[in-house]
Parts: sequence; C-alpha cells; structure tokens
Amino acid sequence: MKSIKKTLILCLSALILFLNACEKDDPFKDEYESNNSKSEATDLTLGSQISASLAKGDHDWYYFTIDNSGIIDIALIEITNNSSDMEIVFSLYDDQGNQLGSSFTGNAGTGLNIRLSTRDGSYYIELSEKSGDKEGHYSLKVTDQNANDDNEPDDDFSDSKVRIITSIPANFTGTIVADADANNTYGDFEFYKITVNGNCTVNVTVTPTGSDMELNMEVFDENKDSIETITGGEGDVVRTVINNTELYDLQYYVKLGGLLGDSYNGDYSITFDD
Ligand SMILES: [Ca+2]
Ligand SMILES: [Ca+2]
Ligand SMILES: [Ca+2]
Ligand SMILES: [Ca+2]
Repeated sequence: MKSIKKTLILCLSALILFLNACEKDDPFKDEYESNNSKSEATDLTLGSQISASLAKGDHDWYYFTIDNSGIIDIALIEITNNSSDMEIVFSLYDDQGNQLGSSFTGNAGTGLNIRLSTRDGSYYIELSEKSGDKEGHYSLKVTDQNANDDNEPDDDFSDSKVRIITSIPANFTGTIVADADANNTYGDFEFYKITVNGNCTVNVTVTPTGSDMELNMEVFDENKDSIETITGGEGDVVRTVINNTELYDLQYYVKLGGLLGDSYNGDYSITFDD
C-alpha cells in the first residue's frame, strides 16, 4: 500500500512538473490560438473583454459585427497593453478584408483606443507586435457606444427623422458623434426643415457644448439649392438669419455638421427664433 501511494505521489509530481514545463515552453500562447489569419479570426462579443497574448511573431485576428439599423454611431475598440515593452500594431479591415485607414502602432507598453464610426457592418482586427521580438499579454474589448441622440437618422434631406419646425421659437438639443463636413460626407449631419412666413426672418443659432467642436451650417432653399455656408472655429457659436423676401411662405433646410475635437463632445443646442 505504501508503495502505491508513493507511486501516485511521484506520478502527480511528474504531472505537475510536466504541466509547468508546458507553460514555460509557451507562456504567451493564449486560448484563442490559432488565430493567425483572417480565416481563423476569433469572434468577439460586443462589450466583453478578452485576455490574450502576443507571442514572438504572433498575429491575432478578431471579428465583430455592428448593427445600428443604419444610424451612425461609435464602436470603441480598447486594447490594454499589459507588457512594458510590446509595441502593439493595430489594423482594421472590412468584411471583405480591405484595410480601413492606416495601421496604428502604440508606444512600448502603451495600449490603444480606437473610435470607429459606423452605421453597421462586420470588421476584422489584426494585432501584432511591431518588431516581432517582444511578447506579452493584452486585453481587448469592443463596445457599441450608443452615443448618438434619439433623433436619428437625420443625415440627409429625406431621412425619416429630419425635424420639421412649424412654429418659432423652437429649441432642440442633439449630438454629432462623427465628423461631418464637406470632407466627411458620411458623417453625422443633422437636418432641420423650417417654414419661414412671407416677408419674415428667422434667426438660427447653434451652440456647441464642448469648447473644441467646430460647427458648420449650410442653409438650403426648398429646391435643396445651397444659399449660405457658415463655419465656426473651436467652440464657436454659429448663427445665421434666414430672410424670406417673398410675400408667401417658403421652406428652408438647415444642415448642421461638426468636427469633433479631442474631447469628442459633439453635444449642441439649436434655436430658431425671430
Ligand atoms: Ca495570440
Ligand atoms: Ca495568434
Ligand atoms: Ca446626431
Ligand atoms: Ca444625424
């Protein structure tokens, strides 16, 4: 009996040593391997953080899907670097594997936060280490921010939630979640449609909440021809006067856009009065 017990203890000891040896052989092989190419990408659950590692020369691919029913919003991709020396390289691809933008490389030991503006779609993430000689642990989380206002979509003349203003004064608040201007035509524009009585004027005033958003505003007549464009600097209030010189009522559109500053605060208020 004694010898059996001794053998068992020896076996267990051997097993423990073996397990330790395995871990020491490959301390940076994570549970999502192998995921070294697009076709082997690990599915991510939005809002759930995963812990993984980059071994030397490792590439880790992930896949996630955003569905905002066509409303533009922000997906936040957060990568925490738990090493002191890894320089994590981040690349983003669309569902077809076309790279979106350039790759980003974080400083040694530093994580990355990426704001992705999207209406819907599936995306691939590829992570690697810049030199391929460093290794370490990281965590990754993709979160659908639901950061936009409740009055979406209102990004174009005929979108379903374009606000129709039938009486003044009128005040609204909203949020621009993604850069929208002449160079960012798929951004989060906000459209308002207003009737201006004959021989009357209406003042339009837009105030950004943050001190670093640059608002832009364009006024269109009822044929959707542009009448005026106003662009403000950081934190500036933008305003205009719509002047109906005809004797009869006319309809106008106000298209509001903005460039977000470092604070990413896109909140604004808009007032129509006389
Ligand atoms: Ca890995
Ligand atoms: Ca991998
Ligand atoms: Ca908005
Ligand atoms: Ca919008």
